[in-house]
Amino acid sequence: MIRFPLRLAAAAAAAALAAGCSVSDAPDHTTTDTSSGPVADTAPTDLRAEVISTHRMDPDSFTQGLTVVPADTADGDRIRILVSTGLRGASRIYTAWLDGDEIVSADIDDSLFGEGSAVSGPFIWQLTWTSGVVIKRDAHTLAELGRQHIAGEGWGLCYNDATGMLIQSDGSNRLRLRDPHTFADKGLLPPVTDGGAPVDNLNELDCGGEVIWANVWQQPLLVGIDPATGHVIHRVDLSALDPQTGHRDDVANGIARIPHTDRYLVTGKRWGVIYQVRFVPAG
Ligand SMILES: [Ca+2]
Repeated sequence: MIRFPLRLAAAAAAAALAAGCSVSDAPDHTTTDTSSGPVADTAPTDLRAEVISTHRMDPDSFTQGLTVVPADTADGDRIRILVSTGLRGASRIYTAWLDGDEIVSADIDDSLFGEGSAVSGPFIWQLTWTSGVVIKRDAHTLAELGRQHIAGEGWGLCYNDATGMLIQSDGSNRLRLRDPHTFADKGLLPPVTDGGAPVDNLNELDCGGEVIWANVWQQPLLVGIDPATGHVIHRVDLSALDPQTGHRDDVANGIARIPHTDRYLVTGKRWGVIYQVRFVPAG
């Protein structure tokens, strides 16, 4: 577990509160303190993904980021998606219509392993895994506009309209706020816990609504996180959607809310398919 200094957490609290978002103002609480004990979270609700429609997708997409691009007036009723993919020598980022037809694609350097991406206004930010490189792109052409460098790993990324902030995962149970123009570090959200236990391996993200959704790496599981407390409040079992490609790395990864609806897109690495779903009570 990476620890962050108090002054950073305090700065994060101030920045996020100014933006209408609550973050922790104290150091990491996830280490068990037997004198007081971690506060147990309320049990999350178990949900399942009810499939509304199924759509083809490039079967080679080792999906690391999935986003519904904010609608352009020319889009009509069509849904435009942004996908960023991984693996060294094969990573790319592309836009496509939900029916599978691609619009624009850009490869990244063979030395980089692509990760999550998000649209913030006229820009796209694309993470890479362990290189510390974050690529800024034009949201329409995907042309590279510049790079920023970050400490730690890049996993998932999403953009939150309500606060105007990006949120980034790094494989731990911590989510970090990022400036949408500069990618500057704006501090941490509260540690993500389920029943008081840390939930590590937070990967692809969606933060378009009031709940932050996160894939948990190597599990067929989406968790819904309360950004104010870090508590997992929903769990969605995706195992019934897994197309079983035969590759152990082809795990569930990819969550994108369709704006102004109760529907989401979900996929996985090299699944070759995107599901449009609605989350409903399990059982
Ligand atoms: Ca996403």
